[in-house]
Amino acid sequence: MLKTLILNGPNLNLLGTRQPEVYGSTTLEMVEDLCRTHGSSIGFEVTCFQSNLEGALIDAIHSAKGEQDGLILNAGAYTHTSIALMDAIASVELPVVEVHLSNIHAREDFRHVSYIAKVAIGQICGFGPQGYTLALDALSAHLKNRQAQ
Ligand code: DHK
Repeated sequence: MLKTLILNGPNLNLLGTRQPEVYGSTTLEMVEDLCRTHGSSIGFEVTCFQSNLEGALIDAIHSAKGEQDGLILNAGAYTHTSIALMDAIASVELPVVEVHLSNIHAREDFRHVSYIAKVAIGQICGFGPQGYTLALDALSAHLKNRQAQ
């Protein structure tokens, strides 16, 4: 069974009540349950972690090296600011799929920049919670393609 860590960054613990017109009414717990269920249906053991702290997210990425086959990351606002998170991803050499609930490219200019995109295998945004299941499918396809080579 493949293993993946689903990482959520700052303010995503408030999903369900935070700006529902932007982020929807699904809670983080529901998103994580969806990921576990969909993950197991396509052969993934899914672990979930959320933190509001940049350092805790970096530590989680470091710990994933040798333990996980890939990562799914919604870094929240750190997406647009954190060279440290970008460097952490580059350091562990694991495939990372970047996810956002909202379409960051249709929002304020400062959300159009993603440091994560520079080191991710791809970005999925604008599909709400379904973005996480799409990310699992994308990671699965990426890992299978890599195995076949
Ligand atoms: C979540 C956040 O917290 C924002 O800071 C990002 C992202 C967008 C999302 O859509 O999931 O800009």
